[in-house]
Amino acid sequence: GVILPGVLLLSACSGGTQNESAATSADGIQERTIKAGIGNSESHPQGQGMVKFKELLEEKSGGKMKVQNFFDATLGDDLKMTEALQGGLQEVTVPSTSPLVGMIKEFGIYDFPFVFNTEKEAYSVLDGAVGQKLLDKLPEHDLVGLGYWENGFRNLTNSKHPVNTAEDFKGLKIRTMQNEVHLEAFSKLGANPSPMAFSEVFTALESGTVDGQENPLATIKTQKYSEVQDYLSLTKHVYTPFVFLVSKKFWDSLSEEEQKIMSEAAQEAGEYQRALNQEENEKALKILEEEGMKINEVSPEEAEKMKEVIQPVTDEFAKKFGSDLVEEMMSEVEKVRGN
Ligand code: TF8
Repeated sequence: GVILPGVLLLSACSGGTQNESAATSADGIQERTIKAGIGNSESHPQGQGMVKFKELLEEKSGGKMKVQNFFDATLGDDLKMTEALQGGLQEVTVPSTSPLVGMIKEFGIYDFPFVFNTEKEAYSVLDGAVGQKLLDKLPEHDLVGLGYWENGFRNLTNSKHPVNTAEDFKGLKIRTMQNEVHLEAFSKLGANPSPMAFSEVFTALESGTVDGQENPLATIKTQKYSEVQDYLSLTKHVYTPFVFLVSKKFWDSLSEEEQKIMSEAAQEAGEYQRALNQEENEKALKILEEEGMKINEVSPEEAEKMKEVIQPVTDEFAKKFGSDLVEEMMSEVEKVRGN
């Protein structure tokens, strides 16, 4: 499952002042309202994960810690919400790790294409030592990470033609996340990438500002991209994690007991969210086909060729993000593959 962060253990050492303990009730839980926002809709597995988090936290706190959920980027896109957490204006968000790379570069190792073949491989990295090392970088950015949820394997949609080979990317205008690895990888394939916040994607596809975009199937379905995209190519070119973030300002104001139940709720909701995500991705494929999308698989041989084209980009960024960290990630993947 999703691991508990080291920060939870450390927090036990920070003794509250007399005043703080006086304000805390006998069980160490106060009335609190947590504003939580995500980019996806409520019907997306991520949205359902947030609904589960709310239920669990309210239950564990005896109804004292309340969660107000905001969906569909109504509080802003991933980057904007993360900044709101840093400023103490919002308590929780669950962004893709990719838009955070400008802030915390090491998260970029997750953006290397074709690293993971299965969800299980991704979980072993995210829930293991590598994943924890990255979560440990968050507090110095005024954020606390309570584990990883799942956005998942990304697939390409576009309005021009099926993408079967590396050559098929040439000339396609593709919206990417605001992430330098994605930007350079798609450039290397000969596409014209344009980075854009998530909430602007549908309109950009509809107006033809871009020809295509890439996201996991559940998102392609809930965002109704089939209304403006004809082709879905199952490229599975990269796995994107979600990271469960809490404002450090808020976190530091919580009692030990409050931190504990919040961590537990994020972890349990994350396990639920990952399982649901895998189910929904499978269902989405059928629905997208029914909605008229022309769907093609990408052969392992062609995926390998795409990987080779992108390799120089990956090598360059590996040096920037830390070769040791990348090697640790790769050997963890090898370990799971060997089993
Ligand atoms: C993207 C991401 C988004 C998520 C979320 C909706 O394409 O995959 O789906 O980060 O904010 O921007």
